[in-house]
Amino acid sequence: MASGKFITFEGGEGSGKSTQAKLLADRLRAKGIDVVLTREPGGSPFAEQIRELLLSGNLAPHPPLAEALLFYAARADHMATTIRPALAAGRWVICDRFSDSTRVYQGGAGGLGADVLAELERLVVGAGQPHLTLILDLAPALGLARAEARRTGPGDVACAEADPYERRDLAFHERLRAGYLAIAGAEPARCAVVDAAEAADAIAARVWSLVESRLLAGRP
Ligand code: T5A
Repeated sequence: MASGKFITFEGGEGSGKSTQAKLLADRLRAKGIDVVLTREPGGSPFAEQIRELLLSGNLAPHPPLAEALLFYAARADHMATTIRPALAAGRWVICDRFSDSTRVYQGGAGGLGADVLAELERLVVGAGQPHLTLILDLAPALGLARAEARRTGPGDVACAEADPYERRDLAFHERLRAGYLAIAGAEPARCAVVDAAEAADAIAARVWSLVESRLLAGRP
């Protein structure tokens, strides 16, 4: 049966995930590969509704488990509606954030136990782990400055407010970075760390060389 490849981008706020996910999708399409570019939270109609709720900034106080369950409710629908059907049809899926985000945001930095998150991941993701996870590593202050510049800059991408995670203090963002590096260290076959302080085209070249060596080797 045909089976596509599943690639995720991870990293802190403003580390360039959306930029790199799009550049990679364009490059794979130019090679004739059928690509689905998607994101989390979101990526299916139901999951996009949950995204609006989670990022609205209007949530009443709630425990970390409740928040993680919302991310996992969105992910369960995204997997069932978008990701699994695309992979089964032989398409490649590039996803801007996935379950490592829950591990670091709600887990390592948010305080929820790794055992709880591992159980949710087992139930929802199971054997559907990404073939390659690209972790864009950047000093949090630089990533936050990039996100802020985009928000307050000119053009249609400017938007009014930082999301609730972006507004957390620098120590929270340092924990996120450490969490991602720990995942990369523990799962080197799936993950690769990419220095995100470089210019976008240099990062894209590094990403491409990782995709070529890990996923495209041997293909015509
Ligand atoms: N979340 C998500 C959880 O808490 N748990 C979960 O399980 C999941 C899935 C999602 C939020 O939800 C949280 C994490 C997040 O806080 P979001 O709006 O999707 O919110 O936010 P982010 O994923 O953080 O996306 P951002 O758009 O903020 O950052 P990106 O995608 O990393 O960065 P990007 O590509 O948009 O670039 C940001 C700016 O920098 C510029 C871009 O042009 C843009 O202006 N830029 C560069 N500038 C200089 N050099 C480079 N190399 C650059 N690359 C990009």
